[in-house]
Amino acid sequence: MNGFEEPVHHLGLSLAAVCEEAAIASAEWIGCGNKNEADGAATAAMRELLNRMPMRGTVVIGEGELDEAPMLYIGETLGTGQGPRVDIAVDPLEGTALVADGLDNSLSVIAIAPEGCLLHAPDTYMEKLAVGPAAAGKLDITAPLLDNLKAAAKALGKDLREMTVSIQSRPRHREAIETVRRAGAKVALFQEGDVSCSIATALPHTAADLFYSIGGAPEGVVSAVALHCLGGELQGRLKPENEEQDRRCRLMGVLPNAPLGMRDFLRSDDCVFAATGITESLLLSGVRRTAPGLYSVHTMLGLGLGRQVYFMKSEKPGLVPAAAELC
Ligand code: VTB
Repeated sequence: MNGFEEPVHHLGLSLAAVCEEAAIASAEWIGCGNKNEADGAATAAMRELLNRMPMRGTVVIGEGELDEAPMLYIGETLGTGQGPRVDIAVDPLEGTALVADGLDNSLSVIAIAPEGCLLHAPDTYMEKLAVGPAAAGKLDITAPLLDNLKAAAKALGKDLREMTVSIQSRPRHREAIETVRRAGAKVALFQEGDVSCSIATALPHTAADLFYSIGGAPEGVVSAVALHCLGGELQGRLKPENEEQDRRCRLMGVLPNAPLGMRDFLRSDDCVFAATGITESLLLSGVRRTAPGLYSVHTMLGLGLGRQVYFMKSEKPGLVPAAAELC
């Protein structure tokens, strides 16, 4: 904090509750084959709960551009209008296709920091590299992936053959996948959901040592906040796909391809990250219905100040009516 902002960490538990409600709302749509309904349910629950929080929040990076409601769009203001001014980075449903198809790895996720402290960027692709605490400070996203793999292995005291790199399974990553395998290291491919996969590099119980992928920029910002809380690191570069996206990046003050470090993503230690599992993931268990209208949820709450991270299991009734009949 620079001393002029009102603290935001006391909003942590409310923010965890926001993710829990969004997760419960979208869990009704697991396996129903309908991405839009699942996303819409998460977004509506999140918006409703965020608007009850004592804050003056603005979405600085999210799903939609400008006023693209019904998504939580860049520039949307949220909260009661009293309390601290906060920047919000949000993805109500990280992994819409995963929920629609009933697959693992989906989350409801959000991060906040005092106004002006989170990266403002359009919803373009971002190249991302992430590691846990042991290798934080050793990466350079402008260097070849092989160099970063070697640097991470050295920091972790591992042989290259003992290294596992998490990479999204996409044709655009073919070269990266080949580079890692040629070096003798392992690739853990994932279909979607790079928030949980990048954060997993900072959790000792997972196999991931390094994360590399080109995915969504909003996911990059929320992951950077989580990794800050865990002592890890994320570096990125915006990768606009066309002239319009390029123009939007520049308009928002971020040069395409320019390397972004932790202090570009987050300019305050006073930040909060919250995520609730919708389906199972490396990070969190998914939503379970334990009785009619009662849900068991698993949430990660990270507070940047003092780097405190909590994993919480809660039993709660959802805001939405029990809706097994929705599908
Ligand atoms: C990425 C990744 C996300 O979707 O945005 C990906 O960051 C989109 O990639 O975690 P494609 O355009 O290749 O589908 C997610 O996997 C889920 O939102």
